[in-house]
Amino acid sequence: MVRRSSGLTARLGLMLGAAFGICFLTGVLSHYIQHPPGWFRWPSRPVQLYRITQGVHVATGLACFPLLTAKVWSVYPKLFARPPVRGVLHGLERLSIALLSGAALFELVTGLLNIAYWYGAMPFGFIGAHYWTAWLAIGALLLHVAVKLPVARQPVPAPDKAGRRSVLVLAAVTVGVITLAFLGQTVRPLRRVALLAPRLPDVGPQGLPVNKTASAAGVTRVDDGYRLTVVGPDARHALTLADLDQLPQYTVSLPISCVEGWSAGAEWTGVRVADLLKMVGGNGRVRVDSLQRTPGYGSSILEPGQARDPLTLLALRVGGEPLHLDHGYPCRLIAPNRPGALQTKWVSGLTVMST
Ligand SMILES: Nc1nc2c(c(=O)[nH]1)N[C@H]1C(S)=C(S)[C@@H](COP(=O)(O)O)O[C@H]1N2
Ligand SMILES: [Mo]
Repeated sequence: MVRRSSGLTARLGLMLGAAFGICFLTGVLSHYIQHPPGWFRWPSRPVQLYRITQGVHVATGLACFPLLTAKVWSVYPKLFARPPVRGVLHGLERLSIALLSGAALFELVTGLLNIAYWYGAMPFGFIGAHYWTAWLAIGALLLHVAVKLPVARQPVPAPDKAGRRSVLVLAAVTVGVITLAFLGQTVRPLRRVALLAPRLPDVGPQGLPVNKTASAAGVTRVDDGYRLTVVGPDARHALTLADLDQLPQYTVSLPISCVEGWSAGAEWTGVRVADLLKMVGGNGRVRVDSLQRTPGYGSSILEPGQARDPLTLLALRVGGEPLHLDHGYPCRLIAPNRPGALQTKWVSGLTVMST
């Protein structure tokens, strides 16, 4: 029989706190990269950094689920203790638990719905709700730790060691299984166990997953009338695909790292954004526009340094072939250390911004 004990609860609490803290920090980071406040700067190197921080965000978020379940189980009888509130401190503690578990569950469910593209199940904006609830949860967590500190300092009654171990092992195994099922969407040898992955790294045209298809973006046909407009303080150009092919071509190996946690590396070939910018002058941020007709990720902003990084390309090819329409034909942005959502497909223009 596994016994509940305050030692177990405390141990689970530490694991949960660590997973939750890392998930929170990597999540806020991801939010700032995609919605940068004025003071925020995100470098274009190390190349794989966002791939790692976002993978860690989704993995730690998933790990919170078995840990939270085990933690709630370990205190379960106390949740129904009478009287429900025994004083101010106890009231605060219960409030923090209610807020924290509610918010954590909300984050997990909305995160999973986002991974599954089930936006219909969320009658609110996913990004804002997921972001602000994270602050609510971290606030509740701090409140919880604060009211629990006096208790945590007291000597813990001798726990039932064997029982405690088996719950911890069960929680750890569950975390391991979930992590494997999650990693399978990025680490190819694990793809057979990728149960939590709606997109596999090698399923899709040209061996790459597709997040938004061309038809979902309202891009049905790209004809000979296509021009890439490049606009800066000194000049304005309208380039045909043949013009782009005439420019020096470079090949880089960079991943698409989606906020949903999957990532896939590929070899991209195309024109350096820096070379295009030299034709029009300016040194500010760069707006990348696309042919997309529907809302959501139709344009993105490159920081000055990222725009001029030699690895930042307007890719015309992937794996040596012209881009599939779903991967952004005739050309797409591919830049180092950048969230997938900002690797704009079907690019129609680059504009150097004045500020
Ligand atoms: N114009 C445009 N570009 C876009 C998107 C989009 O919706 N519209 N989706 C982005 C997202 S969220 C990701 S993860 C990557 C995926 O690229 P892929 O579909 O070629 O794998 O494209 C990005 N580029
Ligand atoms: Mo994405």
